[in-house]
Amino acid sequence: MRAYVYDDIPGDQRLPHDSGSSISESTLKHLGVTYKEIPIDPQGSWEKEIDVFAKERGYKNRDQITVTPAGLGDAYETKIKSFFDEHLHEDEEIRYILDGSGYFDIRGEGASYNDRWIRIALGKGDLIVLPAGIYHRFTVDSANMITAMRLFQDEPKWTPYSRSDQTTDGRPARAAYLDEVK
Ligand code: KMT
Ligand code: NI
Repeated sequence: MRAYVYDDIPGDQRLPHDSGSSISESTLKHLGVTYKEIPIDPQGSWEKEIDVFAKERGYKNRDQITVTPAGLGDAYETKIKSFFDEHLHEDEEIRYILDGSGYFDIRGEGASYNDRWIRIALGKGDLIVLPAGIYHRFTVDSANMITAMRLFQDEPKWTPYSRSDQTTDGRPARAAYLDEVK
């Protein structure tokens, strides 16, 4: 995992867009983002660690998502664009990267990072929890390949509410999130 301020230079979303300004794990924590490394070992003890983590947080269910051009065919580019549309959810978004790599961009809050994009580069063995109500987006990187485990409690409320709809600021999850990070 490496987090940094996104350079906001127009161009291919899959490129690093690294402004050179690093963001610490404690800053991510302040923004309500939990990060944990659970290395994928051949013995499979990572699976037990995931079980413990899931149990601690009450996640009863999990599934897997693979994003590759081969897997998605003609839908790939559309899918990638839709993941990259800035949105929020009414539930946490928990992802554990099983293979490949990608970027989660989150919006900063507060004096220094007010509404600036922070890019979180994730690879195999990285686990991230984005809180409900945080504005974010996702993209694969130039390698075009990621497989992630998605963890959730019951029925996940992952409907993406696009910020472009201009009603997302009024959603309860948004107010609750801002209350958490203020
Ligand atoms: C999401 O919700 O944006 C995704 O699941 C993207 C693929 S998982 C790394
Ligand atoms: Ni999302």
